[in-house]
Amino acid sequence: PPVIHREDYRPPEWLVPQIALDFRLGIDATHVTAKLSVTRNPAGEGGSTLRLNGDQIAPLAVRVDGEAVNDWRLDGSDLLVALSGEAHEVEVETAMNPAGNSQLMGLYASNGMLCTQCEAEGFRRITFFPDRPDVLSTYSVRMAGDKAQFPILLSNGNCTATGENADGTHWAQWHDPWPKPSYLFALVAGDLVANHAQFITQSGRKVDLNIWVRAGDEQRTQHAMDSLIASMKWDEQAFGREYDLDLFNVVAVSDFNMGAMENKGLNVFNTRYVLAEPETATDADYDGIESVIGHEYFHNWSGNRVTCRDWFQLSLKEGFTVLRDQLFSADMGSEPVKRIEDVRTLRGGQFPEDSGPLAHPIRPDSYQEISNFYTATVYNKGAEVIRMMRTMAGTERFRQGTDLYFDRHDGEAATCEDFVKAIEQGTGLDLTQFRLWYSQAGTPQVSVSLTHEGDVATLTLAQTVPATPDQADKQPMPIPLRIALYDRDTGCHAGERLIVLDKAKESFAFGGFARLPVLSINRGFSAPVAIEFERDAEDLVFLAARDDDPFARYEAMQSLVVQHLVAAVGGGLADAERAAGRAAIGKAFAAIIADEALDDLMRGELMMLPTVAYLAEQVLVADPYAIHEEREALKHWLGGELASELTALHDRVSAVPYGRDAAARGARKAKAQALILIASGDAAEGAARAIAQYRAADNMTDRQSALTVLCNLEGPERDEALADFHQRYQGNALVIDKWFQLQASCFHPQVLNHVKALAGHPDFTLSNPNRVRALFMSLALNPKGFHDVSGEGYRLIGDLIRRLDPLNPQTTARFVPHLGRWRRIEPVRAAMMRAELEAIMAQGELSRDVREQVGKSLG
Ligand code: B3K
Ligand code: ZN
Repeated sequence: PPVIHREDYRPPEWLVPQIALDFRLGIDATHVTAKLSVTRNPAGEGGSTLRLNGDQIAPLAVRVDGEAVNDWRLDGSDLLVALSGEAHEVEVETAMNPAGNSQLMGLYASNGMLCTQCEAEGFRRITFFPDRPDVLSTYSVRMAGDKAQFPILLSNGNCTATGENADGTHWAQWHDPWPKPSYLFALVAGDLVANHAQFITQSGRKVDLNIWVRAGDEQRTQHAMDSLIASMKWDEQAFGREYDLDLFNVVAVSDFNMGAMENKGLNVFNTRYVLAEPETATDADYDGIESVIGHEYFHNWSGNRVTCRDWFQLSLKEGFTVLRDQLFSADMGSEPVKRIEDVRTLRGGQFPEDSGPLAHPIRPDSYQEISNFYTATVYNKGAEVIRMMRTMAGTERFRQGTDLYFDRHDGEAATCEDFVKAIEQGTGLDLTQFRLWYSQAGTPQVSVSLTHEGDVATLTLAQTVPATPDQADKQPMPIPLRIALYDRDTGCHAGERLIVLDKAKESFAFGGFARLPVLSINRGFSAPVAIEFERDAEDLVFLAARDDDPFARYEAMQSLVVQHLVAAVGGGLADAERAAGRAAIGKAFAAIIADEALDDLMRGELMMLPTVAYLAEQVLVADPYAIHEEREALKHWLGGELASELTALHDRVSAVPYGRDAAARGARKAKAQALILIASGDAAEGAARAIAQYRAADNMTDRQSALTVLCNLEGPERDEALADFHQRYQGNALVIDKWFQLQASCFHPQVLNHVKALAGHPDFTLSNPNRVRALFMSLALNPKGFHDVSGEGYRLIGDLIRRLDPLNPQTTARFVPHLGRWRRIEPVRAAMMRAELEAIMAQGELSRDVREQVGKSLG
């Protein structure tokens, strides 16, 4: 497959200022007429051929300026039309079968309704068009369809006219006044009901808000609506961004490749990020809805009003919008807890990507299939990179930078360079060297040493950016680090400072210390780097108990556990050392459980042990199974050692009644963590508490955390709870997803047999991405199941990839990186993982998506 290079960007030859689309809708046959007003682009090279992209569609008729023409031809799947003048009207008819569209790209059917997904290159599956983000058009859309089947007809912008025909069909005409690229086009037709509300913008514009769902689901949309209203208000206050249409529609669909899509004025959402009520949605589900609703809404400015010139600039809209949604969620809830969660996501998903065969800069240089680049690097590291600029500039100056960016590029298709330039000019920062964050892949490793002489403490920092595919040599990058130095005697520090390490190695001296201070570094996770600092457990216990930066406190706790587990797995611990390591961790845990100044939400965070994936990142070649076992052994020890503290905590928080307030949510989080450790220490006590919690639960958070624990255990309580859960929530797809997910992610000895059986369960289907992920992504993320020494876990994922690829390449390709990590896994397992990738490659017909990922993973 051809490789597309960022350097090869050329402006489009033809522009399309206007497009009129006419749809005759049908579930298995939809007919489309597209009328494009095209004009020659003065910035183009002057060719006379108009290239319109297509994908699995055929031109049924081609007309130029109203006349049927013959001088068109197909080049692969693109349509080439010869044009003589400077401006023409080009009309093309196409037809497609939405019900047969299992890729869920373009126009497809889901649950009896029709909907679209165009980003990145789905519009070309609907009609022929220059399907690239730097071609902006004003859209007029007319659609007609059976009124009983599709009572609701939606597209972008405003509805300008509707009418009925004698044959039982009806039609609607939509117009979007804002020019947009084709990837933001959307159409929805179906039997839907709306939760309706109104929002008045800061300048007084009345906006109608609708959240469209299947009848019966409308009671589950209030949290999404509240989140939408909060997002609209927040973007006015935090970024000065106001909504620009009189209507904002959100539609929930059950078959969707990702979370949601920011189509102008018509966001399409995976049901999982819309529907919630306490009985069926966990606190994490509620948070997910708030952040995705915010994210898609914020795209109206960072993405839609200012879009991307080409797909290499994806982080321009995605990194920035992730940062915006993170700041929004932090303002809505607990800022430190949100920061910890975001860092956990980054380390769990992006760090492994950055150290593996698929590593790429946040602004990639090349791709085969753009869908493969909607990655944790582009999104989450992209957000971190922009966050660093904000940290260096300060909130107010950063706002001047973003104001300048929006102002300067409104209505344009911009680049990452445009963004950096605007931030540079708006904030006054010199970002010359900082631009390396856009071009270099790999997680910088910062090694730290702290020495003391006289009354001066000297901090020496050295950075290396590891080699990544296609990038052998790296240059030092500016790394902003928030630090504090604690006086051992007073337990205080004299104020936090921001230092910027911009050389390979640099020392910083600090006076006024009679003894070696305790260093708190990368506070708030001010830079997305790995800190290498071998330190005494005593110092970590000190920071875990008292650091005034909540993230740093969490980090100290994590480091304490990481240092211990890495040493234990490496076989380097004598019995006495293991006992000492555990004792230090136990002491820190006890302090966290006892600390009355801590809120329970933060307590719950601090009690979470680092994931196996993150632990595996700490060593060059990992045995994930051994790490898992050692981690379980530590949990078993902690559960026994702190049994009375944990049961007291579990009792206390269990008495807090259900509520959506921070205190009650914190209680549920601490409850879940306490129960996990209690069950690790004493299976019988854990089972008794978990089944009692399960039976008494009046909300999904408690019910799910109880079931999570029961799933790991053998015994009648497990079977009882699983059967009850399935029966109780039959027909609620999102909750049945949880039922699959819990069983595939647990540490039960028979987990692989359970997964195999579940793949044959009548509720399982390959055609619904949520269900596929619930079963198989959970397995791929389960260290015990996936890395079972039999190789069965790898085989199950390999089989899935082979079977799902012909149906849905985009969802399939997401599974490949899990096998692709073989180089960082111990040799016996690595050979089996590699063999699985080779078996996939050997299958003749692979999608471009899977071929790219497997090819790169085999290297
Ligand atoms: N922009 C979409 C992602 C589209 C992914 C297409 N493969 C959702 C989002 O990031 O908001
Ligand atoms: Zn996005």
